[in-house]
Amino acid sequence: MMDRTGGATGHDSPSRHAMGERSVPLSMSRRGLLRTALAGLAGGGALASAHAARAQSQPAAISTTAGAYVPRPPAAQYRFRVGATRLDPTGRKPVPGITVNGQYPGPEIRVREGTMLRVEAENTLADQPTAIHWHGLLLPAAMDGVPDVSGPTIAPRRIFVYEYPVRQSGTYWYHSHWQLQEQIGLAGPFVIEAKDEPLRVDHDVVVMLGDWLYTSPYAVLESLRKGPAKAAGMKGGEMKSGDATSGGMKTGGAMAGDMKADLADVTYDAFLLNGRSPQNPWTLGARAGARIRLRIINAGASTYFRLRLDGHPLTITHADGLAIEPVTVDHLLMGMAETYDALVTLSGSGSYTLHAVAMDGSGQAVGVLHTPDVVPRPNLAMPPLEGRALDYRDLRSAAPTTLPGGPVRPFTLALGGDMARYVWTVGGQEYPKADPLVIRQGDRVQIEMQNQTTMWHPMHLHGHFFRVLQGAGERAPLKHTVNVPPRETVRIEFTADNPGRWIFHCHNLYHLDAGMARVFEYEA
Ligand SMILES: [Cu+2]
Repeated sequence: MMDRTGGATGHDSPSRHAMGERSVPLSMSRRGLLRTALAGLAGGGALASAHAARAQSQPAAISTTAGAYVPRPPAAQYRFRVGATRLDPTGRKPVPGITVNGQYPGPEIRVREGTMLRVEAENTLADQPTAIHWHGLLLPAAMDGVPDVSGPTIAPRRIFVYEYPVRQSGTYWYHSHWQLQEQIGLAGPFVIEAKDEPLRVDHDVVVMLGDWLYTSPYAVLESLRKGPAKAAGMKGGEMKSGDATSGGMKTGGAMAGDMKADLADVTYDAFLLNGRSPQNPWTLGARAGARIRLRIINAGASTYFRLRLDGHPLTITHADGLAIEPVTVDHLLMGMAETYDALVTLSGSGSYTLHAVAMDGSGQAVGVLHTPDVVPRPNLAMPPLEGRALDYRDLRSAAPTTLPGGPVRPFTLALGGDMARYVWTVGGQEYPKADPLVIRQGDRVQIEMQNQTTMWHPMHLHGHFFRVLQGAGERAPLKHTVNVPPRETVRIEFTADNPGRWIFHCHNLYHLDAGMARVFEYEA
């Protein structure tokens, strides 16, 4: 049932084989060896917290003499080496990257719901920390991977062991939460197969979208900070998107007062699908009539994509990992960090291009689905984006999502920006110079976001799913990332049921770096 050949991010990753662990608990001797090995490499603090986490989340190893037998969940283990490498996904210009195990995208994590997941993350970088965030995962805050907020910062040449039970299913991803590492390669897919999967498909594949620069994103951010008047090589007011020949910034229009929507900050050199450029695209061979589940992840750092498959509608079955009432559309818009699962049935012999068009029209990423009798041939023409588009009002959860009663804790948060200084704010404050948003366990937290800017902001909450209140009543969809369109207001609510400190931020990487975040903090 599972496709083992089509995915560029195929699940037979060397990292897993190297450890030789898939669904069996670690043996005692192996654990001992690992401890010894790790102790030699790791900083005491990181290791101590890893052990503490394991002590909390896993029962003790089986005793041969006395005591009750405590069954453990199946375990899966991955070894991530975060390191510097050169990447050249387009074959045109190698640039410095930071990846997991030298790969971009990073190795696919694919586990079953109910698994105890363990990821040994070794930071081999000499000059900078790292931190890995498991996007959309419901886990303890100590494993969440956000420096200064939740999980640890992994110092250079240190190891941290992430370990937590996987208690959900669906399509997710992981990425660095340290500075701009996500933009230069530190991201990968994270698939959790459901315990009871109702969908029967012939192929189950990840489609991970990305945006790519030939220049350093730190230089781009610096240009953005210098402001429109000072930055060189940026997109000026009279130029069209894509006029700039190399990566750089775009200007104008993001401030209150200018009513025109501004679709992107950054001019990209390429858009990628499963790490590949349109000239050398990812392909999947499948027979006519095959049912394919596309697990689509927008891992772009600051690009909204419109998706469309030539000649086929897309039946959307899951949003942000969770089942919705299936809805069939011709195309859909995806914000950064959103995921959608789409079912496709190949209509007949042929080569069909999956287009992911950057919202500002400056380019596209493509992949090709084809039958075995046909050579895969990417259609590089920009696709028509006609017919039915997915709308948030189409999203209805497969099951009721009504929250338990609880004291209502309301927040009204303006999403703002100051382009002159390139500062972005939530509730008028610029993170990290921002007050925590205090909540209490059991609260029904209601947030109204008022976008006062002319840009789109995909707002992401860690550690929780929230209901998007847009008219679906008890079937309001649960999401971890919600698009707030320019000048619009979006309401969400969630039950405070996962104590800790959790970041809530715009998933435009440049907006995040420029202050667009706040921390929800549980009162002790
Ligand atoms: Cu934003």
